[in-house]
Amino acid sequence: MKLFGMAAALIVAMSTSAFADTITRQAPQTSTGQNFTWFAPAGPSFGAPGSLTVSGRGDYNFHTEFLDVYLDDVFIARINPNNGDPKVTTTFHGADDYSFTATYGLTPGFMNAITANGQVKFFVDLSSGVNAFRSSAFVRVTLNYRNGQGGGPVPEPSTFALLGMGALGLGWYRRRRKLA
Ligand SMILES: [Ca+2]
Ligand SMILES: [Ca+2]
Repeated sequence: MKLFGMAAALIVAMSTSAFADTITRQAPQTSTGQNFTWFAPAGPSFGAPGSLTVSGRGDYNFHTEFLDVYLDDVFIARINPNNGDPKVTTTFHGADDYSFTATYGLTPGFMNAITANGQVKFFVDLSSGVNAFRSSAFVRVTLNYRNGQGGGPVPEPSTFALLGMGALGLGWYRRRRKLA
């Protein structure tokens, strides 16, 4: 049972390493209603899911003010930092100054599609009411996913099965040796 536990722990460790790579881009907001475009190199995602976290700070004083977020020109989300969206965590710092963060899950199929050409494009479009009167204003995007370049490819399910069977077999062999 001990060996089986070790095999299970190994499988869990390998599964959690499925989010081995992070691409982060950030820039200060310097104009009202600014748009942000970033291109980043991105290796293949090996059929693993991903997630996109968007955070920032700025003058989101009206509930109608938002930012639209796209990956490879595909719309991901409209984020209203100041309208009570449960997906968005917002902190009010006083005097029209808000910071926020929101995370969106991305399917394996979508990750495969956007990394197929070895590059990911981030596009963030602030609505016109998001003014740039603070030096603290910024936008940040963080893509978490598995690209296989950081620590080798993600093991296939058949590899997990072989690992588990190998550990079980070893346990059976040791028990037999003890009895003999
Ligand atoms: Ca792409
Ligand atoms: Ca505003």
